[in-house]
Amino acid sequence: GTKDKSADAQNPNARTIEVLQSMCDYYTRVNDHWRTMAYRKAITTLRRQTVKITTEDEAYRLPNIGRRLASKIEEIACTNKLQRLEYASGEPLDQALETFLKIYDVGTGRANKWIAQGFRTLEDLLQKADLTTNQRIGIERYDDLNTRIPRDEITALFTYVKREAAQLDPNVELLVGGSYRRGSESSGDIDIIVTKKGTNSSAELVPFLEELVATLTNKGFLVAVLAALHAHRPGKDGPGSKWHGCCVLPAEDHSFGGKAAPQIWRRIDFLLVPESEYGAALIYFTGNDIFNRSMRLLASKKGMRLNQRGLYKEVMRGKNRIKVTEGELLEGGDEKRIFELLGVKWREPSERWC
Ligand code: DCP
Ligand code: MG
Ligand code: MN
Repeated sequence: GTKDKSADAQNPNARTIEVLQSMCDYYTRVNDHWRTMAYRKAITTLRRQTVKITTEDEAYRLPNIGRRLASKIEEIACTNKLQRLEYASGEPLDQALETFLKIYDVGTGRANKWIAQGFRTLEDLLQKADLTTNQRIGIERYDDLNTRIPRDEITALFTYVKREAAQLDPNVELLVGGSYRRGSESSGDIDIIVTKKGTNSSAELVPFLEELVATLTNKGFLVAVLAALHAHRPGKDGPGSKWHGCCVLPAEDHSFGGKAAPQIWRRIDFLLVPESEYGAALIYFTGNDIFNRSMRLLASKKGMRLNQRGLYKEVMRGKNRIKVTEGELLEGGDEKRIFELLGVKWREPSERWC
């Protein structure tokens, strides 16, 4: 009621509560009793907190807050808004749009076209739509790919990959980046960064990754390709330095707490990084994306430029933004050194949430 609302203003979670309340109001309007109740309970819990809740895990530890709501609370705390709300607030939320947007690699453009063509369900799409291979995988494995991966399972999957990799080349080093490196208890996918001492270009790692992918596919560990490893294009990032797909821990593997692993398809990314760019790549692929944005912004404020390959002295531009000097590489290989050059205190991966 009104009394609660005036008290909310002093609450450290005021903005989060406000956004969650709008979602709750929306679900009330569309008679979604189950979600209305879930939101109400979460709001009640947040009102009782005396400190700001900023991460999914903090939120999840509180009473009456599930994983999905916890992740929304983190999103609001990080960005001050909830993307969901942007299309939930106008006309009634289109259930089909919501469903389609959760298909791997499907954006609003694609989803709206399907809706205009009269498709409403995943069944409609499978039977009537003209689908790309990836879209078909995204639909056939819809539930799998929308399920978060528990930390323990990532550890088991990574152990499997590392064992195979070491047999192919003992000098290659692998590390799990992304939300796993930030310490998250669950992740949307597995981001594996691949590097090797003495390398200056990701092209030098392509033959290794080709072999690794072939081996893991033969063993039944890799089950689908979403973005293949293309021939390296000199001077270009992008295709050539990454492989995206799906994996599953073979049923006979018992590294998963001694039990047979759950046979859920998981999203896995391999990223090839030469030693000379390892530090910048670690920062980029550890994230989160909002932390990365703030680091890039900071670099540009200090007359520098940060990307996934290095920290550069900003290019000087004259009239019509024509380059006067090329950006000079300041540091690429050393993560800590990049923080130093930017003049920011070192932050452990677990502290890089916003
Ligand atoms: N990244 C970024 N900007 C993007 C996409 C990614 O800066 N638009 C960086 C930061 C991410 C990292 O790449 O942390 C890995 O991308 P993921 O999409 O795998 O994101 P996370 O691993 O952080 O989260 P999730 O648990 O959903 O995989
Ligand atoms: Mg990830
Ligand atoms: Mn990823």
